[in-house]
Order: sequence, then C-alpha cells, then structure tokens
Amino acid sequence: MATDAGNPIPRFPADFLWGVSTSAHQIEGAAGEREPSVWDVFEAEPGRIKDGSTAAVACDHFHRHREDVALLAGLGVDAYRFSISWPRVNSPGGLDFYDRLVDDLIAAGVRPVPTLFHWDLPVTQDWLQRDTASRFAEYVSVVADRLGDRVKKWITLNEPAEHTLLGHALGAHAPGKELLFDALPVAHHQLLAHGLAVRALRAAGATDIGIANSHGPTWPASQEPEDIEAANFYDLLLNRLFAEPLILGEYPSGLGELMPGDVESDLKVIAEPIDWYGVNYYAPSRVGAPQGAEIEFGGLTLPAELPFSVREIEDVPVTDFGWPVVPEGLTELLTTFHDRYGDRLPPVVITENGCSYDGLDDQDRIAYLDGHVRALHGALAAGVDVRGYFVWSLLDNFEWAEGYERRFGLVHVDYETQARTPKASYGWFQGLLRAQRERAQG
Ligand code: GBH
Repeated sequence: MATDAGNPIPRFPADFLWGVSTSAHQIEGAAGEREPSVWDVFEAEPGRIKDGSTAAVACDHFHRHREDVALLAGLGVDAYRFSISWPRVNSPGGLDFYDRLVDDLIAAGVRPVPTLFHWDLPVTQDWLQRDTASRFAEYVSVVADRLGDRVKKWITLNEPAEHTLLGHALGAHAPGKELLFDALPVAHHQLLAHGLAVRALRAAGATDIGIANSHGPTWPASQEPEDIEAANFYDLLLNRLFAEPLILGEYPSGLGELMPGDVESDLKVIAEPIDWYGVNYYAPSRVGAPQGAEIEFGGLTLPAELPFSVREIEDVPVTDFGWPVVPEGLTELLTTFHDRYGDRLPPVVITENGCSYDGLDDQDRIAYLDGHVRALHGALAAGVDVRGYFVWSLLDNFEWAEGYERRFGLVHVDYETQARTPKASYGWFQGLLRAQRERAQG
C-alpha cells in the first residue's frame, strides 16, 4: 500500500472529535445477567458461528469495564462510542451498569457516545412488526431519562442496512431470516424506529443526535450497461435506501411503494432532523450483472436470485478478512455524498473504520488507519463538513458470524485469561491524538 507514513498526518480542526467504537453484544458477555437477544438464540443453533463460539462471555466487559475505561483514558481519545443493550436495559441492574459506565467515562475525561441499537434485539421483538418501532422508542425514553443529564451525544441505530440484509434477507446474522426482498419492511420499521427515537430523545432534551449507517463507493465491474445497472442497484440498497429517507425525506427510485403502512406519513417521522450523519466505512464494492450461480464472497454465500453479483477488487492489499484496502474510497464516498445532497447533508462523523489483522505488532493496521485518516483529511480539504473519526474497535471482540477469529482491536484480548494487551496500533493512535492536540494548541 502506498502510504505517506513518514510524513505527519495533516492537521484536523481543533474541535474534531477523535474516538474508538465497540458494541454491547460484541464485548460485554454476562449474557446470563440479562434477557436473551436474537443473537443468543442464533449462536445456539449449530453451524451459525464459524468457530462454534458464542458471545456469552466475549471480553467480559460487563465485569471489567473499569479496566477498559482506563485503556480509553490512556489512549487519549475525546470520545467513546459504545452501545446500550436493549435486553440488558429490560433486566434488573441493566441501566445501573450503563449509569456507572457513563460516570466512569466522564471521570476519565472521555465523552460517552452511546448507540441505542447495535443488532442485539430482545427476543420478544421483531422488526417485521411495526410495533417494534414503538417499543424501541419507549426503551429510548427510559434510557434518555436516566442518562440524559450526562450523555450529550447520541446515536440511534447502527447499520440498519447490514441488519436488514445480513439478518433478514440472507440469514447470515441473527435472527437468521432468509427473506431476500421480502425483508424490506425490516428496513422501513428500523427507519421509523430511528425517527421515533429522535423524537423521544428531543423530548428528553437531547441536542446532538446522529445515526451510524454503513456506506461505501460502488464500482461497476465494467462499462457494459448491464454491469452499470447492477452497480446502480447495489448503490441504491447500500448507499441510498437508508440515507435518502433521512436526508431528503423520501425513498429513492420508487422503493417507497414497496414499503408497508402509510409511508408518506411515516416519512415525516423518519426525516425528523438530525444533528449529524454517521458513516461506517470499510471498503468499496465492485459490482456486476448477476452471474446466475451462488457466489461465495467476503464470508457470505450470495444467492443466485439477486439482481447483481459482487466481484473481487483486484490489485489492492486485503485484510485478514479478505476485505480490500482502499483508503481513497473514503474520500470518494464522502465527496459523492456531498455532491449528491449538498446543503441537505448534515455534518458527517466517521463512526467506524478499521480492519482485521492478527498480531501485536500490527503494522498492517497502522498502515490501514494512517491511509484512511489521510483520506478523511482529503474529504475535509474537498469541502466536506467532517466532524469526527472513530476507530473500530477498542478491543478484539466477538465478530458476529465469524466468532473470535477476526481481530479488529487496537487492544489484543486473550480470551482464556481476559488479559488486555495494547497493540502497536494503540501506540500509533495515541501518538496521532497527541500530535493533533499539540498542534491545535500551538
Ligand atoms: C460493522 O459492520 C459493524 O457495525 C461492527 O459491529 C462489526 O464488528 C464491524 O463492522 C466489522 O465487521 O465487500 O468484502 O469488502 C460492517 C459490515 C463491512 C460488511 C464492509 C461488509 C464489505 C466486505 N460490513 N463489508 S467486502
């Protein structure tokens, strides 16, 4: 990979928000101390998780959060993005845990930035049912009433696109449904839940609300019309379906007609103004016309019925996960959004960016992050209003259907002993934060 690793990273605005991210189900463990979620059920089904593992213990963060807060303080981040588990809030002592976590973060000088839903749905809920959106908003009110005096920045949902696609269309994630295009109501109900949550948070006095959506540039496999058409369709699903209802107040390209309920009136709720737009970026996608047979891709088996096929991006390095490393894709993505939506695009925060590599001396992760931070600066220089950057992830953790084989952390976790060991990338990020702060002052 071509990097400027020797040169200092250009200066970001003094109030730029630097952070790291995690999610509840991937780190907390203590599964027996809360209500079950759809992930607990999914993990118990044979063959669902690659290494046969479960998240019952994970990083045992529920019992070790003080140690993890100390790692955050040592890293020197401004903010920590974690998620609140709805099934844990439903359980005795659940809110007390988040209450302590928030207090400990603030005492350590780290701003808490909770995500209210990161895929761990209570087993009593179902996104195919509209009612789940209303239940979500009630849960959000309970959390906001308890934490809103100290939590100032909120995220409603994490990647409703992945939760719809992987969880309900392809069945690779919980709840394991394989509905293909019949999963569209799951998208609509999550968007509705987002809008209702924004209203609930406003009612509790919140003034700084965003969402974390997964996006990436989509490149056609060739300039043949059928490849371009397939790539546009993929772009519609990944980059427009979950963005345009929020940003423009409408579904793209007639998709609204496929959604359940009174879509026009729901769109008024969905388009409730937000304060910033979170983007999770990992890699671009190369997409072409369907090839008529199932394809294995990025750990997934994509069915033949899809109107597109995902191809390999050649001649770039790949992570241990096999994902292509394309930092310029981040600049391209953000400038495309800026061009598409102009003034209607809220300020952007990168809510996740990271990679899976093994090893403590993770120079490959440093190269990945270094390249992406520079690419982000490129987007700023091109006029995109970017306000923050969060690395995925603080810790190695339970990587969903991949189990524990994929390691995304700046900190290594030994799952036998629960020992935390900062990797080389932890030191690199610490240095970046220090340098940005010194230059902001000097
Ligand atoms: C996020 O999902 C999740 O929010 C987080 O919980 C998770 O741990 C993290 O990322 C790492 O997976 O076309 O081969 O390049 C992001 C999921 C990332 C899945 C990009 C598809 C493209 C694979 N997506 N990825 S490839």
